Amino acid sequence: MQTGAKLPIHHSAWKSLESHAASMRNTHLRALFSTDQDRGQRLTAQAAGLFLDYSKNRVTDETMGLLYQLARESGLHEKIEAMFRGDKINTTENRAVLHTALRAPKDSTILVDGKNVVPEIHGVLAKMASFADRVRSGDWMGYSGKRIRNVVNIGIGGSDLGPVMAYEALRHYSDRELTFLFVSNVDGIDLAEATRVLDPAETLFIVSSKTFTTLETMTNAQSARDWLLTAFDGNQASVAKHFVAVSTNAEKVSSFGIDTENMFGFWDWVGGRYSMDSAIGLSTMIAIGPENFYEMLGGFYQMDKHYRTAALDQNLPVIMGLLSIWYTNFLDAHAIAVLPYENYLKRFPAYLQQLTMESNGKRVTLDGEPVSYHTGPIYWGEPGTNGQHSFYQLIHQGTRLIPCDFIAFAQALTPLGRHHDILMANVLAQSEALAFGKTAEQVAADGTPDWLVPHRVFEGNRPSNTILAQRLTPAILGALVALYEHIVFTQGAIWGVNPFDQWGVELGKALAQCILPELESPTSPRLNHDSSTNSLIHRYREMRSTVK
Ligand code: G6Q
Repeated sequence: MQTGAKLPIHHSAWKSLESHAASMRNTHLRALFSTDQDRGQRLTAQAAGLFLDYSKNRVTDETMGLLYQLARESGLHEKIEAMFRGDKINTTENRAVLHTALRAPKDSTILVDGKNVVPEIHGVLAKMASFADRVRSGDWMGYSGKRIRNVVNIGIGGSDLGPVMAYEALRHYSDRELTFLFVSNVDGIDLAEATRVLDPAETLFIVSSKTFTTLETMTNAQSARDWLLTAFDGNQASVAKHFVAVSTNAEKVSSFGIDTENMFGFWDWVGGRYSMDSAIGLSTMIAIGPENFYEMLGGFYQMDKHYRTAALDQNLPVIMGLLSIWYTNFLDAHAIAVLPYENYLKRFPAYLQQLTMESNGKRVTLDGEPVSYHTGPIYWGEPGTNGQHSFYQLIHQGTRLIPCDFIAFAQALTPLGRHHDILMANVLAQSEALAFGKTAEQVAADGTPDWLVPHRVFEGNRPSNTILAQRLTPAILGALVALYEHIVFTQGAIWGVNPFDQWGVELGKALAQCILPELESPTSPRLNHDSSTNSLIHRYREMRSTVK
């Protein structure tokens, strides 16, 4: 489908940003702060309980003005409206993109093909809540009448990363009588280690798969089923008590042996990596309870409303999305580090890797034209302070520009002595050190010998955002996830790409299907790959059968 949309490089703001960038390259944050005394108070914005300080970015009012102009020229507002309205903006799959409907209030109306989808969404939420309550109260029992103590989510990609991240993030609110495990990798170790000490009679598997055909998930689900059946002497009736499904594919769910009464549905307009607040979040709801889950949806909704209505210069996802465009397209940055100073968010960077890179790792526009500018940067990170003792060296003194997002909370969920102040001192120190560095004069004034001075100089001028919230609640997690979902949308809208498909994962999957029988063939197979792949296949077949 041709949209005829202009490439961003043809917008006048893009051209202005290019010439503006030439002067900004040599402008240091030290100068920006010394000539603009209240910058630290002014370049801030807040929404849905999140406070954003973006003053330590290499921007002036002129930069921000040009970025907002770029957003306007790219039709960002109209594109946001089209998404919220349910237009089929995922053109390569001819689908609406309506993860925002998942958290819309009960009385909203959102039409897909003329049908209001909100009542159905709330119907599924109610069904999830009643099931979660039954598991949490012990009313839902295993086949032998034992109470469920362990919940294992089997899924991969969007059907795993959201649930595991949310469980870890909200562990403070979770029922500690229940153990939650997440199995995703087709490497048998993942399932074997997860089930090692579990009692099958007390274990519930949630098979989470939109399509219910994903090789990894179905292989793990079959093996989990075998594990269960071994414990129940092959009694097939046990499956219905120990397996439930989250899927859009009732037929496949039923042929697996799961009662479709115990299937929690969602819709093709929810992309996998945008699905943690759909039924894919069933494990989250069992862990934290329906009330907390609804609170999380409320946080998502607050951020949605903000994104849809706030002015560009007050709009958190717009500001952060545009800043990432500024660094990616005008200051040659290739990566963005996300650094939560909150251990419960330890899986948040991994979650964001998929959300951001599967969405905007694209090389053609919606019209299929190759882009002549960079798109999705590499997102990665680790919780502070661990990252400080690992890769921060490269951010401080390496040759690459790596903008950072620091995420911190004013209150610890489990206060312990001085820990939280120490943690906070570190996050504030890192953004200060990155921005302002330490000059050769300052290093020499410390008495450092001349030969060592260059090694101890911090150039500074490393940009960062700081996101601060009161404490990590379900609502704040919702707002945080929605913030990044909409940052991704903002980027995609400017670059003119489709953030909602993922054709790039197909080729490898198809080749694996071709290679598998070649590995399993009892006789030496005729191979038609390149010489490297052919010889690796032969070598694997040999090594596999050689006992050393
Ligand atoms: C996410 C992708 C992908 C998907 C997995 C699992 O946006 O579509 O990561 O979530 O491939 O797919 P199923 O849920 O269909 O098993």
